[in-house]
Amino acid sequence: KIILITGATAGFGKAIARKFAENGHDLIITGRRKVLLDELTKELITTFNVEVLPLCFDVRNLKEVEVSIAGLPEKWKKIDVLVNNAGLAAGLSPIHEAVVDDWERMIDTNVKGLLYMTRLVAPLMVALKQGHIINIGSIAGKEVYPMGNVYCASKFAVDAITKSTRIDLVQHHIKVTQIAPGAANTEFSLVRFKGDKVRADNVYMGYKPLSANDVADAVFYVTTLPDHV
Ligand code: NDP
Ligand code: 8X3
Repeated sequence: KIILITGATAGFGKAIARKFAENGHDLIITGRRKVLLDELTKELITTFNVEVLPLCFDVRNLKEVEVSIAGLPEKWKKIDVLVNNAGLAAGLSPIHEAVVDDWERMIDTNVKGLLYMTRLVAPLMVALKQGHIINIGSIAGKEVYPMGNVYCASKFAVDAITKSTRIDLVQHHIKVTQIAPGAANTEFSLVRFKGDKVRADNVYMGYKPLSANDVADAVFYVTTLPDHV
């Protein structure tokens, strides 16, 4: 199979890429940090002997997404699984004190970026009458928490988009799944707190958070189920 994973330079996306490669699948991996993409590409090819196509673009930029997907070599256009994973939290502030630019980044990445990817990849799947779209939501898209306001809203949007995508695409024999993890120790909190490592590490104190591998296992599992499940 060909698996396209957004945000594969770190955290869940990287672990998901390794999991699928370990199981013999070819990968299109994306992210903005080219050096990390190239490193992972080398690692996956050397370790797992699969084919890997790295695509460096920002999911917030519709033009870049369009050019990247339209420019795929023909054989890479037969995407079996799209994992919409790229996303972030920026800041943790009460609604009246938040940084508006943080809101823009979260909505543009978590909501609009996921929509752009889906809009460009889903027609390829529809044409082939097969495919599986997996959106990485969050427990924060099921319930809100203090100062989570816009991050939670962006993940509630992922929840709604997933449900409506499923309704729209089931007739085309395309599966749509949401994985909604709880707190996991990745670069997530370091990004949210803009590099403040002490604050980031604090998030994971006093309990055992999920690991990126736990989430990758769940993502892989749902792709192994028969059609009727
Ligand atoms: P990380 O920060 O570790 O990884 C995020 C990935 O997303 C990176 O590869 C980053 O790549 C990519 N990314 C971010 N912004 C963009 C962009 N504009 N364009 C392209 N790629 C982008 O976080 P996680 O792995 O933890 O998060 C992955 C997803 O899981 C997110 O959607 C997050 O909301 C969700 N999630 C996280 C949880 C957690 O507790 N960690 C729990 C539940 C859900 P690069 O910087 O190279 O572009
Ligand atoms: C990330 C999980 O609960 O830290 O989506 O917001 S949480």
